[in-house]
Amino acid sequence: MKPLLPALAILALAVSTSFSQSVVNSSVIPCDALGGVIVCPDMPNPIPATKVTVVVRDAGNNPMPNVPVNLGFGSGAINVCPGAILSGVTNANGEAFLLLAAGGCDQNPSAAKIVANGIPLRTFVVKSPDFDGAGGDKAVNLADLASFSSGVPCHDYDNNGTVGLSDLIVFAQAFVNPAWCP
Ligand SMILES: [Ca+2]
Ligand SMILES: [Ca+2]
Repeated sequence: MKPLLPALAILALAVSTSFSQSVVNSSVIPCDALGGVIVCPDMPNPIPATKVTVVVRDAGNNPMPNVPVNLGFGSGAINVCPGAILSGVTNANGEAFLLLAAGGCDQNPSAAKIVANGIPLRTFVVKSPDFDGAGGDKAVNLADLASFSSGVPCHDYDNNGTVGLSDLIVFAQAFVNPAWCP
């Protein structure tokens, strides 16, 4: 039995040293495509863009299970709803699921930081249908519509430089059944 302990030690070392995710191979859906995160109050139903999947992969492009993932907002500009899910652990497919239930806008490029296993994976700007020109009050209503109509960058959810049809589709999801949270 004596050789077992060194063998275990070597195994543990191999596991710990291979435990390193790849920023390039990992992905954050849909935020990578949008160039930012979209937050929105989650009542009565979360809008699709606020359901975020973080896929953690290693340098060999293999999914990494059991990796703790969390998303943090950098400033006081974002009002987080009680139903928000900002952390999780990856499943067998390397996926962790977040729910970005919140309001407000923060155009700092590192307004949202996603960390996997303690290592930064992404930073993003934060946009939301819940922005009335001054901030987010956890309700999407006429004040937010007025701000949307003025075309301010906080409503450019896909970060393509204009507030257009693709942004209107997102806003409408939050406005038609008015989004809110306590
Ligand atoms: Ca609002
Ligand atoms: Ca846009």
